[in-house]
Amino acid sequence: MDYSDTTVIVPTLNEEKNIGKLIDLVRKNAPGAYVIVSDDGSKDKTKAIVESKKAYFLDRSREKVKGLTASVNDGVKKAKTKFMVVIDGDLQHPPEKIPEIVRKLREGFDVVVGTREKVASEWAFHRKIMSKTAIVMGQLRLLLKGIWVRDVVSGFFGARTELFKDALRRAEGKFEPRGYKVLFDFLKQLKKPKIGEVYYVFGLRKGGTSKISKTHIWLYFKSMFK
Ligand SMILES: Nc1nc2c(ncn2[C@@H]2O[C@H](COP(=O)(O)OP(=O)(O)OP(=O)(O)O)[C@@H](O)[C@H]2O)c(=O)[nH]1
Ligand SMILES: [Mg+2]
Repeated sequence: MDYSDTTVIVPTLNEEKNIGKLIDLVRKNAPGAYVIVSDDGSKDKTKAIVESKKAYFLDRSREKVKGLTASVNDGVKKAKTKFMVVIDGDLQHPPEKIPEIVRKLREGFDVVVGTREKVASEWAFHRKIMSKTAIVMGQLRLLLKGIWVRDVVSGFFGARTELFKDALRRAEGKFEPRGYKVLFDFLKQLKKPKIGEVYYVFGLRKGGTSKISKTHIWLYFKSMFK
């Protein structure tokens, strides 16, 4: 199967421990797909590794507004294929599931959400509670628009590229550029999208450190009201 109809967008910040392996796995599972690594100025070897793998390195180090959502949005703007998939660079999302996401997009779904089946985690209790609360709030917010998604804050999803570009043209200002929940910001802009799901087990980060902070949680909370 050829995946030249798909661009895989990977936001990164200091992912030297994982990004090389991730690119290899994307290529193995979705041969022919374009890979855009959208990087916010990593200080480690992320850039060198991405370039050695001949993937596209989108260098955002000089951008004033940094952030995961801003990086994904810029990656989408560069994409030229019919479909796109967003995946974390730390191997917490399984690239093995990309073919299933793309298959559903080809079948006619507008958005396909990678839904965490269970958190395979040593997450602290407070993080579990926060995560659950965030998800329920987001679900309710989208229900107001008639959209039902289980994992509204998933960082692993696919979409028709044109649909995402259109949302950016109409409403990029409503996205929270420094936030982590780009899927949620995107879904809020859609009218009656056809949404599919694929299930996966959320892994533990394989190396490097998490960049999520209280600020990101606050930004997500704020985005409920945008
Ligand atoms: N471009 C860009 N990428 C980011 C930024 N923050 C995080 N990332 C990347 O986005 C992905 C998700 O970030 P993580 O820090 O793993 O967030 P998380 O998965 O919610 O948290 P953990 O479960 O602790 O790993 C990873 O590929 C990061 O390298 C950022 O500010 N800019
Ligand atoms: Mg992570």
